[in-house]
Amino acid sequence: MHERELPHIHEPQELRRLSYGALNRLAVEIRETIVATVSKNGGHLASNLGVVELTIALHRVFDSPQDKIVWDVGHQCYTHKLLTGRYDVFPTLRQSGGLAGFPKHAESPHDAFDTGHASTSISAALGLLVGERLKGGTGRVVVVIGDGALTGGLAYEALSHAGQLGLPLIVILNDNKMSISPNVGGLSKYLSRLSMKARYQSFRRKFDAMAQRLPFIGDVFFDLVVRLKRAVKAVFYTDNFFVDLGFEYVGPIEGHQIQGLERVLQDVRKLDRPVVVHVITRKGKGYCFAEQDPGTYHGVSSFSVSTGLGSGGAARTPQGNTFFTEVFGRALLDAGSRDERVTAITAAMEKGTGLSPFKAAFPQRFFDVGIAEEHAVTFAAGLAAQGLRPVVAIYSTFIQRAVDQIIHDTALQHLPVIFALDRAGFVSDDGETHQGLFDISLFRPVPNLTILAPASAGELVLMLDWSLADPAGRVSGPGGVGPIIIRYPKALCPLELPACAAPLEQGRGVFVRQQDAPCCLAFTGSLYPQVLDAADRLAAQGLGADLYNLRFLKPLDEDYLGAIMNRYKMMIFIEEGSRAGGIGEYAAELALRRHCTAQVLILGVPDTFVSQGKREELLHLNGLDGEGIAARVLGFRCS
Ligand SMILES: Cc1ncc(C[n+]2csc(CCOP(=O)(O)OP(=O)(O)O)c2C)c(N)n1
Repeated sequence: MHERELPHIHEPQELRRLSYGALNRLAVEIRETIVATVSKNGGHLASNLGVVELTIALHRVFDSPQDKIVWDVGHQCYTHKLLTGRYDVFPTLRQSGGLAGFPKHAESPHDAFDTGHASTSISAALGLLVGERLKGGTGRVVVVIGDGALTGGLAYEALSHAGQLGLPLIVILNDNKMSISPNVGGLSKYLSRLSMKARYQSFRRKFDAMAQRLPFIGDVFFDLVVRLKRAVKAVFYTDNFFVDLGFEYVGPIEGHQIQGLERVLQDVRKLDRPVVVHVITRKGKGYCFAEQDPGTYHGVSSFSVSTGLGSGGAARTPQGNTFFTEVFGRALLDAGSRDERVTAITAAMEKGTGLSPFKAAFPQRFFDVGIAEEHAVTFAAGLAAQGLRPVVAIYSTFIQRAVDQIIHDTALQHLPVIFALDRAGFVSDDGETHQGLFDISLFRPVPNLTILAPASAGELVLMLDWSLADPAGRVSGPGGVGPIIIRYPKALCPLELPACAAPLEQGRGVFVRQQDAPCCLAFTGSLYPQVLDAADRLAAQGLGADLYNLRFLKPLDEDYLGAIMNRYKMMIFIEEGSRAGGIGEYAAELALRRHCTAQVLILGVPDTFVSQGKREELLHLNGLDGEGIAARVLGFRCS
């Protein structure tokens, strides 16, 4: 026995040599390690603290990696990483080149499947299980899915298929009544109702014990007892959705008692049918601040362990700058006050998208639909079809889920749904699954759609107001109406740029600097600070550069842009997004088609997934900071 057990666990099988007393002490060590590391590096705190005992029990009962554990979203995998040989590198969590905050098969064979977006686990696990059986293997496959992730439609498609196949898939439903904020929707109510079953079972045990103690008084009494039990059962517990789909259902069980969890897991391991094990856990368990306010401590940046207070935040915001998200939140609140048709929709990301002020002011016009991006879009389309002005606030990476809903349910019908795409661009720390680099390429080909990219706080407000103005005031698509995407990153933005205060003109950008230089840097708004820096560096090298804020990434006024491209020797298109299919490629094609005289250079993100790092690091690595842009422009001049 060691004073600290965690550093000596290199393989999960080693957990089996520990007594329950030692395991409980290990759980404390794990929580201390997670809190200490996340307090420095940031990360998903509350979700991880909630599954410590569950993860220990899983690794004692199942033989990872032969048995496979699939973590939904994957944001709760820290204990799993600590118990599968990654304790030593845990201090590098979420840092550039370090341990990922989500499961990564490339990192360890114990990470059976990569996750990051919600609700994929049951589908992936079912595929793993079918694959295992087709190959003749006997390995088990276990899913851990939260009640929040279970609000996503993909989970139901998978449950339905799994019920049909009847293979022994083990689904652990980690029910803590929370998504990031308190969980929403009918399903959440249903799970609470299922929890009533525990009370029914305890009642039944007491009732049976009492009935057995009564002296024998014949069949009549027995019938009465049976009928009474049925009636009580009907009150406490009527049906079970999972059983109806073809699953066994076990639970709800207490999720912080290793021995009890283990006993149930040993039993379900032997089943030859699919099973849902409903486990009740407490999000943030063991760290008082996170237990009291699991929403705030869901995902955090660095903080003080003793006070729970963040070390970043408003105090460090340089004067004259603010975050795009806050600007959007305030602008939407103003718009909501002016126009009662304005409605706000989030898919479980109320705080992250800046919608809390709107929700507080207009609760009737605010909708959290759960982790259900596809539904959010089509629901908004329905609102728009009723003449309302829905604004769907969503992260760029999560809108990937709803490409067809944008095409089929909004653009095709010219419906004026506004998409406020936050985290559009490089996203700090979360890695490949959370980068917002594909939205321009995904949506640029969609007819009737407008894509806008603000460079400053004032311009974001301008764009939102323009988008919400009555469609007659702007033209987008044949009916004069259509969806609009406004994309901006998680970054500070300049409050006001005089040039960007000019009214929007369909398809046209604005010059932020114009002095008839030989070179023009045309950029997507979020890169304004980097482009400005690049222009200064170029000037120092004797190359003057004008700065053109594109504003519209779609549609483009081709005559206007074509004329600009004839005025310069070099046109450099710089975008915070995938180069493939981006705005630069479109402009280059336009230049070719129109025989424009400028030489065109495109700077964007190469055709690769971008891994974790701070936004500034990622801009640098991809040649999109001031230094990188200037170097490539100078190289282009010489070529
Ligand atoms: C498709 C998608 N939308 C949104 C998110 C952001 N997100 C990360 S975790 C989370 C809540 C998950 O809740 P739950 O599954 O209950 O897990 P808990 O954190 O409560 O343990 C959300 C909304 C995501 N990862 N994927």
